[in-house]
Amino acid sequence: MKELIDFIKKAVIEISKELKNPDTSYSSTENATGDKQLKLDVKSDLIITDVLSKCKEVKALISEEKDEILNINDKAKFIVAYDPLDGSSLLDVNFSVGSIFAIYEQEANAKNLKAAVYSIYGPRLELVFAYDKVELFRLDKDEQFALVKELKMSQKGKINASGGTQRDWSKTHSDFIKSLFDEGYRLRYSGAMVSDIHQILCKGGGIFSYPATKNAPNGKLRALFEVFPLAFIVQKAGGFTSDGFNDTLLDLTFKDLHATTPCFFGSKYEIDKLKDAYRA
Ligand code: AHM
Ligand code: MG
Repeated sequence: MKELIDFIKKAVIEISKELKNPDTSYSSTENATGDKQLKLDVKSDLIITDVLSKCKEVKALISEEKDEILNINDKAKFIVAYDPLDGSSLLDVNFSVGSIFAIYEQEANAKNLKAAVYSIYGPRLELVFAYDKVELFRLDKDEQFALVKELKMSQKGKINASGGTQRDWSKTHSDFIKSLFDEGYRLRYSGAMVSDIHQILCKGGGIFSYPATKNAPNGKLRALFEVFPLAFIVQKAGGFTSDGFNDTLLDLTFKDLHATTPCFFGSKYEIDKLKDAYRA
């Protein structure tokens, strides 16, 4: 595992350097879920494939930007599923984006998730690694990731971040989100899931939602490389997750590599309230 994490660090440092190049013009290809790929998504995907395929611990790679699994070494232990550049539609406005990695042992399903990592390309390059606990690292002047602190969620937060077009939310979701604002929660939503959840983790609490909508009854966010790794990280930090009905997102199973699910990540108070609202 340590070797694999070192390769991931190498890849994110390379992506961070690539992002300094301001070319955000569109490429002509579309990814598996039909999103228009930006050139930087493609470059980030290439960097990760290139770097991680040299790691002896990697059995296969699953990328948000590729339709199929990429087999690397049958004898190795870990399948890495990743979103090379989450929030890439925000590149043109220079908001923080990130890369998300889920590390599965032998099979890519939530039960086999052993660790998760994400990077944040903001004013600083930061990396969050969850195994038995969740730790925040920051790149220092010597290009080394130095430990900043352990991240822990409190029982209740102040941040309310919900994605999707409000017009297309269910009444249940609209009422739930409004009830949090009525309690004094503040809206904090950038449009990059990884940065929005990073804010909640660093501030110690709150809720991030991406609900089912009229157009996308299974939500927008992808289970294997967005939802499961961030659920693992939030839960290891003492937070909670749900799809509205199940007690944790990590109870869900999917056959399709690119399956999506409604998802909620937060402190105990907000997720308990969410489950009460959705199950009523
Ligand atoms: P991406 O992986 O193509 O960037 O899409 C995922 C992003 C998430 O980071 C974010 O939470 C969501 O899409 C935002 O969607 P919306 O604009 O519908 O709220
Ligand atoms: Mg994404």
